[in-house]
Amino acid sequence: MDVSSKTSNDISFEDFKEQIISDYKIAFLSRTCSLLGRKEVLTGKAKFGIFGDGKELPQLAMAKSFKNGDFRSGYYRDQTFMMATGLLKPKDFFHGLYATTNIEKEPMSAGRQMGGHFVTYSLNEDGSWKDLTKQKNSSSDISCTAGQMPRLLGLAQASKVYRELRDLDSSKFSNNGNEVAWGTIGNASTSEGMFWETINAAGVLQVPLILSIWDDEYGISVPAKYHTTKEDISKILSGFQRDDKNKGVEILKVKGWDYTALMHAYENAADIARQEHVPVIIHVTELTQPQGHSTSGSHERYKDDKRLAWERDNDCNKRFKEWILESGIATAKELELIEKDIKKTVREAKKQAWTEYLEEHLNLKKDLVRILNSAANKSSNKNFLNKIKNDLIAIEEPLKKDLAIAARKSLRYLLGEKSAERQTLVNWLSNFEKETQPKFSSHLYSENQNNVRNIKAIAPEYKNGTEKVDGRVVLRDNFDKLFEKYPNALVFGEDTGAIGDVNQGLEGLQEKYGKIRIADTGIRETTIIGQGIGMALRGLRPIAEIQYLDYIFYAIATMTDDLATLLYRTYGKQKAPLIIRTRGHRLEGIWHSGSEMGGLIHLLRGIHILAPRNMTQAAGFYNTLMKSDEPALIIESLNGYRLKENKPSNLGEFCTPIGVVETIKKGSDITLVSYGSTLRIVEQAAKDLLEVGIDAEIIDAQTLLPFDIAHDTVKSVQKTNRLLVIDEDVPGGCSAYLLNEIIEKQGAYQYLDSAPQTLTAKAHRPAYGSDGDYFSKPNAEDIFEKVYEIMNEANPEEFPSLK
Ligand SMILES: Cc1ncc(C[n+]2csc(CCOP(=O)(O)OP(=O)(O)O)c2C)c(N)n1
Ligand SMILES: [Mg+2]
Repeated sequence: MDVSSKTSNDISFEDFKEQIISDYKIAFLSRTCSLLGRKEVLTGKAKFGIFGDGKELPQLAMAKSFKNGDFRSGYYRDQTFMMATGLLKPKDFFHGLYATTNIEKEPMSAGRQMGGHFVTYSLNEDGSWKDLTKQKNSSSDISCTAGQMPRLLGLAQASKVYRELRDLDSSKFSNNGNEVAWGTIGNASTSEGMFWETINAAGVLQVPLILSIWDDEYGISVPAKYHTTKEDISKILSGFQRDDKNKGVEILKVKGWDYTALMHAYENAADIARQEHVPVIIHVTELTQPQGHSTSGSHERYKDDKRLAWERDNDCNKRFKEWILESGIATAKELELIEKDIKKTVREAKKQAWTEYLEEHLNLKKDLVRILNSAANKSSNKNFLNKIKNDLIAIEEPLKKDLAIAARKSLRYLLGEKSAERQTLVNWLSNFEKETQPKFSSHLYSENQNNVRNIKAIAPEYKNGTEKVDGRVVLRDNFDKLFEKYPNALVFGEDTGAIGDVNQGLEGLQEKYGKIRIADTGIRETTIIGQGIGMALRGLRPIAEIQYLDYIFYAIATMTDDLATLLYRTYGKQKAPLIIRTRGHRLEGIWHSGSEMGGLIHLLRGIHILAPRNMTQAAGFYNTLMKSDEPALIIESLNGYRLKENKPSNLGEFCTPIGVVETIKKGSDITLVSYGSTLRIVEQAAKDLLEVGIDAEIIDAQTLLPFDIAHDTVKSVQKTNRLLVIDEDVPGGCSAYLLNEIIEKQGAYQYLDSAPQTLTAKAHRPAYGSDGDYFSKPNAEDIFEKVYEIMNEANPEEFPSLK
């Protein structure tokens, strides 16, 4: 549907005029920030700038229809929207550019994110939820094009869940599901798979999202003809358009410089999404980029004169102003005064931000110069130290790193000296590092009471005697208890709903808890994770199921870029306690290996990674995680669902501690560390080893991130003096990580009498079938021989060579 100019009938002309002038002020303010912001980069004060110029007008319209409780999931062009909703002030904008590390001054990320990446606070200082229905919300931006899309789906779905689950206490999160999730994306980024996957899923799920496509016909230097079939995204999306017979998506098209048409389009879209829970796409065309893509280059390099001239003529702010003058809403003189005033305001905000940014550094510098001066006067290396001091004095606008370098290098010239002045410098540096490092490294994990480390272990009980059941029954009955206990818990994935997952760990639960809470999804791993992130951001407790571990890679970008960085990039101001459930280990076949743990633990710092050896341990992890507020990935053992386990009587209650290893067999000759299904093979090998007089101790690592917080593994090595880490990952994968943890972090090297070793799968993915498994992954014979070899090398007389 094309939206044409139409003045809103709902307000008087005077109000309308006032609203227009106020909008013009914001558009001009935002533009002035962009222009001055670029200069700050070109003069070297800021490192990089990416701004919202050329996209101001539609963002004003979006801001008008955006209500308390709504969420934005957008990208780096949205500064005007943020300013229009009162969520970004010019001074904040400049602090963002300078990367001020004080969260009070740079509220978006305390300098962690580039400017143009926005956020609002969902959490109080103690990590508890704010009332999100009373504020306008923006989920935290990421730089990856279209990376905001999967999360957008979940943010919108939360409204649907809250509207349908009427008994749920939604007081801080929703008012009858009336909230809209507002997405924004650039035209070129619509080429990404995440875009299409999200649009399709939104059409299927019928969730209240409104996606604005800011179309300036370019993606950096590349014009539309290389991005979009027919060079028209709404045209090719038209198959999603809802009609009388079919549900789908509402698609609107509107020109980005046409103020009244924009207002009309956004009001219309908001009504449809809010009331009917129908997704809406607004294709905003004829936008421009007056300063080019970013501060990294100028657009004169790739736009011809004709395009540049068209952009100048059709700049949305310019046309907005022309329209205001033509309509007699204000005179040129009046607008001139407004502009002058705003320019002054922005210049002052910029100056103030820079002064505030520098102040902290200059104070530190003053102290350090004084300390270096005293140290130099007492040192035999006076000349060298004075040089460092004078070089520092010469830096008029020092960074924190300039201070660190000066202090750290000075200590080298004070080696062996015992002066009080040297000690003062040591103390200053240690204090400086203690204060400074957290500014860059805090909040990778939760720093409040709900951190997984604070959740107390509760052992499984067996009060009803021992009832042996299939492992999947332990899991299923435990999930049953969890869904009963936590009304805001829900699980979804491929084959998760009607059949209760491919291994029936959720059997019968859809009938009991309904299709909203126990749900089937399409085959679309990325947006399954996106659903989880978005819903977790709005107070629900989603469990997103990825059918098999090997298919998690389709979602890995969203997991590593969005979920894993969320707490860190928001300085702890937003959280998404999403549990990702999958199954793996000891599968057979190239795409059913279930073993890629090294890749995951390296890409997913910020998410806990748990590899339980059986379903009781797995159930205990779910119980622990539901009490915490951190995201985690649980990999259940695929070949464990049909193995018999004792069924605990305190299902839903017992908690497997996270970050704690378990010794599953005591021994004195060698420590074997492993996890997941491989442990069963290690146990078999250990039995065989006993027959030749080798008594191995077996440790189940079980939580890979975090691993062994109490350093229990080294205590075992202290006793056995030998260490072998066994897993079914590639060589140098998770086993190398564990070795690093045990040898370097826990200091086990000092207790070793034999070289520490790893035994892993082959470098290739495992071949299919039982033989494929045997010859691709470590088997009981491999383990036996590896251990025997270590013992043979240590004591050839007692353990003569096997081969
Ligand atoms: C996944 C990914 N690929 C590439 C980039 C580099 N990049 C940043 S912005 C951009 C162009 C985006 O163009 P468009 O979506 O039209 O938005 P615009 O900047 O024009 O508003 C590219 C290629 C990125 N950030 N993320
Ligand atoms: Mg573009």
